[in-house]
Amino acid sequence: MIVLFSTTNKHKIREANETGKIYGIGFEQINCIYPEIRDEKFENIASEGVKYVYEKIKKPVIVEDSGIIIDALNSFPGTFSAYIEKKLGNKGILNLMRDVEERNRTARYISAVAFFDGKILKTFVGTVEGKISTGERGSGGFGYDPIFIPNGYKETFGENPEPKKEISHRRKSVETFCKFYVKYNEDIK
Ligand code: ITT
Repeated sequence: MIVLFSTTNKHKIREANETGKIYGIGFEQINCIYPEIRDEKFENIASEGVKYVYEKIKKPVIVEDSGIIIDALNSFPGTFSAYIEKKLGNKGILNLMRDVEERNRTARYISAVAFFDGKILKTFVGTVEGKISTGERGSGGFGYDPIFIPNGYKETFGENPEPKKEISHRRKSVETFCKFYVKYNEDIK
């Protein structure tokens, strides 16, 4: 089964496919740029985005909105994660957090996948808890991975991206989508 996934981020496609293959689903990248609304909720941004893309292509499709929430920064950068990554980067985030003690460095990644087929609109959210390291470590993964240490691990996702396949926010959101889609596909047969 092929599912269209509108994104400019090839890492999202690669990671979605790592989960999709368990369910016999392949995600195919399409690049239909959609305007991102301003909202604090990833689900709302993804839902509005997927409706826009559907209107353009008239085929069932998913989009994903994701980002990182850092407690010591009052949830910043949240839904502005892509923009802040470009403007400040990991060094800028570490600089903002230079006086924050270990126990207050908690953070989480959130991923919201939205599906729309012209009638059914659904969102699937996944989260992974962790903390922000004191330096950039590793070059695996992408984005904030070199400064994110998932709970239960010592290494950042940048040093060891392997656990992302099992525990990441995207693994969880895509997996719940896949479970839904397998059933959806049987129901429409
Ligand atoms: P599309 O909107 O085209 O899908 P994007 O990269 O702009 O691609 P988002 O608007 O959803 O996607 O922003 C997500 C940002 O959050 C991403 O660019 C990273 O900065 C960060 N992010 C999300 N998931 C991540 C992950 O698994 N590892 C590292 N950084 C992540």
